[in-house]
Amino acid sequence: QDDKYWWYYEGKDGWWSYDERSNEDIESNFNEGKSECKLLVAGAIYCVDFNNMIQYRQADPRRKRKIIRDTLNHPCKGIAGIRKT
Ligand code: V3L
Repeated sequence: QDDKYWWYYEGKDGWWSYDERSNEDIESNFNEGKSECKLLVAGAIYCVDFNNMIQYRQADPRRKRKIIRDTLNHPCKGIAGIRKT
């Protein structure tokens, strides 16, 4: 649906869509009014920070990526690092 919201994180020259499972976790934490959501990405814990609208790896937070919440048709490179074909 066009009215459904999806979450995206920053890549080089564009956005990546979160995978479906992560997206569901993020969206439900966001809707519950939480200030952050913890994700497991390839064995590493990431923090999605709704106040600053960024995500970072908990053990190594040097790389802070911007995040956005938008409709499904927002331009993106692909899903969680898998490029669109
Ligand atoms: N979901 C999947 N992989 C992630 C996520 C996430 N939410 N966050 C970080 N990574 P860092 P370009 C990204 C990956 O932030 O060409 C993309 O998904 C991250 O993957 O330092 O620069 C692509 O796969 C990176 O490989 O903790 O746009 C890749 O970068 C690694 O975790 C290249 O994308 C370290 O990220």
